[in-house]
Amino acid sequence: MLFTHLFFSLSLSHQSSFKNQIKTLLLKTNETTKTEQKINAASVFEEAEKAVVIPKDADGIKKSIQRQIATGTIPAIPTYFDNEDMYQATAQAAREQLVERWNDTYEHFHKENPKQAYYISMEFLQGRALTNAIGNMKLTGEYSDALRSLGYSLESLAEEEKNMGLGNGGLGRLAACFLDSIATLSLPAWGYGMRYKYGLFKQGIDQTTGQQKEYADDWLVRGNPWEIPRPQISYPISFYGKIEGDSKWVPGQQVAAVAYDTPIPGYNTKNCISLRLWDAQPIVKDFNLTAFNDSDYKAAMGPTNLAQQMMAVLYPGDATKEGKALRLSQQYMLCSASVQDILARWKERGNTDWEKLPEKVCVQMNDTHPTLAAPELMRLLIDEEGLTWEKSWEITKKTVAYTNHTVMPEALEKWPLDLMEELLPRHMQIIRQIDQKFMNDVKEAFKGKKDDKEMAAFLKATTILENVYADSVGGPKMGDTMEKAEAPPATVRMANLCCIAGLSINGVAQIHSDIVKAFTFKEFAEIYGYKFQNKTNGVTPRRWLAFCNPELSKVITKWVGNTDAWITDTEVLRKLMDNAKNPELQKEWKEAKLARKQICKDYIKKTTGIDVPINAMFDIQVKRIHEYKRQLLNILGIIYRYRQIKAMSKEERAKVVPRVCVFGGKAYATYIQAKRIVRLVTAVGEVVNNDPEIGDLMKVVFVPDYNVSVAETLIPASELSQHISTAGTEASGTSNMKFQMNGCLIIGTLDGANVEIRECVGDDHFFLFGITEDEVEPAREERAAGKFVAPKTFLDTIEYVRSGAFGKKGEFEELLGSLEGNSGFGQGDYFLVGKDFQSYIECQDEVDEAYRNQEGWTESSILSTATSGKFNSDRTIDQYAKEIWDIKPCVVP
Ligand code: 26V
Repeated sequence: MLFTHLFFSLSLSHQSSFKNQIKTLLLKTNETTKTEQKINAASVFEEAEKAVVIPKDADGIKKSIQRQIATGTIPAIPTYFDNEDMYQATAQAAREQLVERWNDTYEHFHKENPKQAYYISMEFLQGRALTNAIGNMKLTGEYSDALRSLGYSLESLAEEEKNMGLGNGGLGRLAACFLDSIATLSLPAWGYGMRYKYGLFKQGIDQTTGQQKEYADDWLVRGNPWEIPRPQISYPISFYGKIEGDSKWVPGQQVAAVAYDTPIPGYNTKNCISLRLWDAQPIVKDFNLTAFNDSDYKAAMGPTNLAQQMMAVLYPGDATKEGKALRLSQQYMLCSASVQDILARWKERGNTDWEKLPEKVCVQMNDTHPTLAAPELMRLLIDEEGLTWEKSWEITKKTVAYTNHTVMPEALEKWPLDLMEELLPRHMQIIRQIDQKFMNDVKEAFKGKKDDKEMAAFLKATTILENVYADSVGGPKMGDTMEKAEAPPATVRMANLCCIAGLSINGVAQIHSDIVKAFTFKEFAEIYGYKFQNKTNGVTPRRWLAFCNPELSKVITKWVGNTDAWITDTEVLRKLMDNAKNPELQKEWKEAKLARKQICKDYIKKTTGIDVPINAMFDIQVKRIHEYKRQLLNILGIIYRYRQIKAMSKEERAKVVPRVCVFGGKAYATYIQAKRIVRLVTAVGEVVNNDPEIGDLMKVVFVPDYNVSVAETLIPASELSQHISTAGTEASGTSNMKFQMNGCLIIGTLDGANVEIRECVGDDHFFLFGITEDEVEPAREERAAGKFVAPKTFLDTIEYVRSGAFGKKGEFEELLGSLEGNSGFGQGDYFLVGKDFQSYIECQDEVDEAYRNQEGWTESSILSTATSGKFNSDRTIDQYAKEIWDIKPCVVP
C-alpha cells in the first residue's frame, strides 16, 4: 500500500526509473521526505475518497455486505457460514460508512484547529454498536431492507453482537453517553480509554448455590469490527527505574501503547468522533532473542507478559502490592499515552506556543483514575519540551479538569507512596513539588486568618501526601517523614491532586455537587470556591429511548406533532403533557408498554426459566450491587409483602396488585456482602416463585449478567423502578433518567438525580420515602447512642429470614448482622435500612393504590416521559462545553 503510494507519487514528479526514484528518496533528508510524503498522502487520500463511493441505499448496502463476505474482510469460511459471520459482514459495511465520516471529521478538525476537549476515562460501557451506529446515521431502514433481501432480520442479527463492556457501572456508561452527545453536537472532543481484553467480567448465577460466579468476558474472541487498529500510532510508556542527577528519569521498564480507534457517529450530523483505546504491547527491542534461543523463555517473554497482564482486565484485584502496581500501571498508561497523543496532535495542527496550549486543549478527568494526566503533562512539558517547572504548572492548571462521581470514602483513591515512588519516580518528584507549592501558597493565603492549630488541620486535610509530613505547620521539608514506628502508611491522595491541579471540580447532580463542596472537599472549597461546579448527568435519548424503545418512540413522534425533533431536542417531549389524559394517547401508550413487557417477559423466560405474568406490575431495580444502593431494602420489602399475602384470605388476595420484581447487577468480585445480597435475592426467588399460594401474585427474578443490552430490554418494559439509596450516598444515578424517559414511575429517596427528576415530573408522580440527607448523621448518632428502635415490621422480617425461610439456615447471618449493632461501617445498619423500612413499605402501598387506577398511572407515565427533557446528555455536554471546556461546535460541512 505504502509502496504503491510512493511509486504513484514519484512517477508523477520525476520521470525516471522506479529504482532510481527510491534511491533519490532515501538520499534525501528525513525532513524533506516527511514533508513530501505528507503532501502526497493528502492527495492520495483525497483521490481515494473521490474514487470510492460508499453506498447509502439498500441495494448498495446489500452489495457492500456481500463484498465483505466474498473478499475475506470477515474471516468466513464457505462451508461454515453462521449468523455471527453475517453480523460481522453487516458491521463491516457500516464501518465503511463510519470510516468515511471519521476521516472527514479528522481532516476538518485538523484544518480548523479548534480548541479540543479530551475525555479520559478508565471505563467506557459502550454496549452494542450496530443498531446505534446505523440509527445515528439514519440508515436503519436501508440496512433492514438490505438484510431482508438477503434473508436476515436486522433485529436478530443485532443480537449476535457482543457487548463492549469496558466498564463497571454508571461512570462508564456516562462516558459512553457523553461521546454520543459530543458527536451529535458536532463538538471537537474525543474519548480516551483502555482496550481491556476481558473487560470487567461476565456474571453467572450458579444453578445449585444461587450465587454469583464471575467468568472472563471474551468480547474480542471473534474480532471487533468497530475498531480501526492504528499500529503507526504508538507511544512508549515507562515505569520504574531511577532518577539521575536532579530530575533525569532512566526508566527500568517500558511497554508500547498502541491506538485502536472506535468511530462514534453523531445523530443528524456528519461528525464522527473517536474513542481511542490503548493496547499495551511489548517493545520490540526489548525482546531478548538470545535468551529465547537459550531457552530462557521467562526472561525472553517478560516484556510480553507484562503487556498482556496490563490489558487483561478492568480493575484487577488490588488487595496485594502486585495488584495495586498493576492497577496503577494501567492508569498511568492511559494517562501517558493520551497526553502524549494530545500533544502530538496539537503539534501536528501547527501549534507551537506552549503557553497557548490551554487555548487549544482541555482534558476532563473522569473521576480520579486519570489523575496522573496532570503530573504526566508536567513531565512532558518540563523534560521533553524544556519548559520551566513554573510555566508548566501554569499551563497544566489551565488544562485539566476533574469530575467527582462518588462520595463513598472507599472509592476516593489513595496509593501507597512507596509504590508510587517505585513505579513512577519522576512523577512522584513532580507531585512532591506540587504539594510543597500548594502548602506554601495556602499558608500565605491564610496568614493571619487561621491560627496554628487550624492551619495544621487544614493542611492535613488538603495535602496530597497523607501521613508524610512531620509538622505541616512548621513547614514540611522535602523528604520529611514521620517516625516509621508510629507512622500510618504514607499515601498519595489522588482526589486532592485533582482539586489542586484541576481548573474545575464538578459533581454530577445538584445535591451531590453541594455535598462535594460542603463536606467531601470543604477545605478545597474554602481555597478554590470558584472551581466548584455542578453538571447534572444525562443520558442519550438516541440509545435510551429512540432505539431501545421503537414502539414508544413511534407513539411519541405521532403525539408531539408528527416530528422526531425530540430525538435531539428533548424539550419537545413536553408537548405530550397536553394529552396526558387523552384516552386515545393513553391506549397507544399502554399498547407500546405491553409490547415491551412481552419482549421482557420472553427474555426473562429465556435467561432464567421463570414465567412471569404479563399483567403484573413490572418493578425493576438494576444497578451495581452495593450496600448503599440498598437492594437489601428492596428484597426485605419483598419478603414482608410475601408474608402479608400469605396471611391473607382468598378475598383479600384477589385485591393484591400482582408484581414481577426484577433485580439485576454485578457485585464486585471481592465484595462479599454484595454477593450475599445477590444470594438472598435468588434464595427468595426460589421460595416465592414456587409457592402455590402465591402463584402469579408475585415473582422474584434475578436477571444474570446485567449489561447495556440487558438494560435496553428491561428499561422500556418497566412500570416502577427503584432508586432507593440512603440519602446523600448516590452521586446521581443515570438509570433513573432512562426509566423516566421510558415512562416508568420511580420509587425513591431524595438522593442524587432523583431530587431533580422529582422536581421535573412533579411530587404527585414520584413515590418518595425515607429520611433526607441532613437527617442521616443524626440517625446514625441516634443509633450509636443505642436510642434507635427499629419498627416491628422490620424486625419480624429479619427474624423470618433468620429462621431459615430462604436458602440454608444461617446462610444470611453476616448479612443480617450488618443491619444490627449500634455503630460502625459494615455494622450498625450504616446505610439505615431499618430506619427507612416503615416509610418504604408504606410508600409501596401507595404505589399499589396508584396502580389500581390505570388511567391515573398511565397519565403519570406519560408525564414522566414528557418531563424528562432535562436529562438528555446533550444538555449536560452543552454545559461542559460552555462552562468547563470552552469549546464550540466544529461542524463537518
Ligand atoms: C468503584 C469501584 C468498585 C469496584 C472496584 C473498582 C472501582 C473503581 C471505581 C469505583 C468508583 C465508581 C464511581 C461510579 O461509578 N460512580 C457513579 O457515577 C455515575 C455517573 O456519574 C453516577 O450516576 C452514580 O451515582 C455513581 O455511583
